[in-house]
Parts: sequence; C-alpha cells; structure tokens
Amino acid sequence: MLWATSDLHGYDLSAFQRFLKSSGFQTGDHLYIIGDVIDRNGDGGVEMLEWILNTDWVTLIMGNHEAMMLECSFLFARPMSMEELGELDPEQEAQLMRWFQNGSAVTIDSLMNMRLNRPRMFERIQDMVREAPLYMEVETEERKLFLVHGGLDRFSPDRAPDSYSLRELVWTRPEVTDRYWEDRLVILGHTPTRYYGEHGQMFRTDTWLDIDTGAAGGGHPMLLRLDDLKPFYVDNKDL
Ligand SMILES: [Mn+2]
Repeated sequence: MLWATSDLHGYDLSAFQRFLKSSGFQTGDHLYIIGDVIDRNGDGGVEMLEWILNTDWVTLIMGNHEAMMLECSFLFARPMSMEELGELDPEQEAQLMRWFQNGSAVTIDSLMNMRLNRPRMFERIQDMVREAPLYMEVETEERKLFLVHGGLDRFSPDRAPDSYSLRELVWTRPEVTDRYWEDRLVILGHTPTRYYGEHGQMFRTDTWLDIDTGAAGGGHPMLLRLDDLKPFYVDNKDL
C-alpha cells in the first residue's frame, strides 16, 4: 500500500509512529510526506527529518518550510554572533525574517545544536532536504496521482509538471473552484482544510484533495491510504 501525510510541523515522532501502526501501515508499504515536516512545534521536526533520512520506505517531498530552511542555510555556514546577524545583507535579512515569522525558532535551535554536536548528520539532513523532489507522480491500480505541497499555481493542462517553479508548487493555495487535471488527482497539503470549512478532516474536490488537517496549530496530522483514498485520523489510542 501507498500512504501520504503532510504538514507535520514538529509533530511528536513516537506519536506519529504509533499512528502509522494503528492505521495498518505494514512492512513493504511506502509513505510520502508531502512537505512541511519542520517548524512551529516540538523540536521543529529535526528528529523527524533524521528518521526520514534513516528510513528507506519514507519519501519527503518539498514544502515551503523546507524551502525557507534551505534559503537560510547561510545561518549554519559558520557560528554567527548576534553582531553578525545584524550585518546580513537585505535579502538574507528578509529571508530570515520570513522564516522566523513562520515558526522557525524551534527548528533553528535544534539545527544549531545538531550542527555543533553531530555535524555529519546535520550535513546529511541538509543534503536530503536539498534533494527532495518538488512533486511526485504516483500510480495506483485505481488512478494516477500527483503529490505536491501547495498545488499548481497558474495551472494549465498543457503545462508540463517540470515547467512549474518552486514558488508555484509550494506556496500556492487553491481556491475551491480551482480545477487541475481530469485524468489524475492532485494530493496536496499546505492549506489547512479548515480554510475550506472542514475541521480535522480531509477536503476533496473533483480534481484535488487536501490532507493538511492542521498539525501546525497544535492539531493532528492525518494519513491517506492512496490505494483507495481512505483517510485515517489520530484518535486517543495513538497519543
Ligand atoms: Mn506549507
């Protein structure tokens, strides 16, 4: 079976592993994490990144938070004093400010620690995120699926998937009336489903399905079994 989740945002790793198990995830299955492992809660998702790196049945797809982390890699190039932070060029300052406003403090703290104490693991994690795909095309017995963090901004059925920029894929938020392909379903996160009037559940239109159930704001992630589009939600036994 193939599974997807997204927008974990520092969700507790052990709780997530219990949730996987109680949902029926089995040896031989594969999990796609459709972006935004990091920032906002807990250790900022750094332990989760290490688990993804060490687990060959998990694939990370790029989210806008991972993209912000990569933009700010100058932060980790060498130890920086507060004075040096005050001397960043305006572009770096804007990038850091944006990441900071998006809940990066916990992540920066964990990453600084790891860079100091486990520099090799720090580098391997940075490389993994740098190499994360912007989208993935997956096929099940039932249908073709397109996994992407935000959606497809300025969509046209005639545009090739690889013609979309990072910005168009990880930062966009589809309106309810937006339509994508007729012959493949887009699975996305990034926009909490409450934005579409759902609370803690997935939101589906004809051509796309949003699985961001709001772990960013202290809620729980969900799992989608891609083979039959069956949703799984965290309940008390997983906590
Ligand atoms: Mn996002």
